[in-house]
Amino acid sequence: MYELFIANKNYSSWSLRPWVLMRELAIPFTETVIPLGNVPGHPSTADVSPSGRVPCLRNGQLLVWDSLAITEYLS
Ligand SMILES: N[C@@H](CCC(=O)N[C@@H](CS)C(=O)NCC(=O)O)C(=O)O
Repeated sequence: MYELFIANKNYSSWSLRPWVLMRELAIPFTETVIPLGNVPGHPSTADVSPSGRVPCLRNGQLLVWDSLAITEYLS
């Protein structure tokens, strides 16, 4: 199962790109929203993504960060 790490959809159009793609193509995934900025008690983008930015897609041990790379990986 894919796990997609994203930021708030109201503020992160980068996050929306793979999210919309996966929804429209009915690709099963779980979504984890990471708050932007370091919010105590919550994981940061650096905790879930090697680039420190989201979106980031996890498939088992594999991490794909960057919205375009994610779409290419899924294709
Ligand atoms: N080129 C990247 C841009 C990703 C990006 O800038 N994400 C922002 C949220 S919109 C982010 O994670 N910012 C966290 C930070 O800069 O600490 C992509 O296409 O995925």
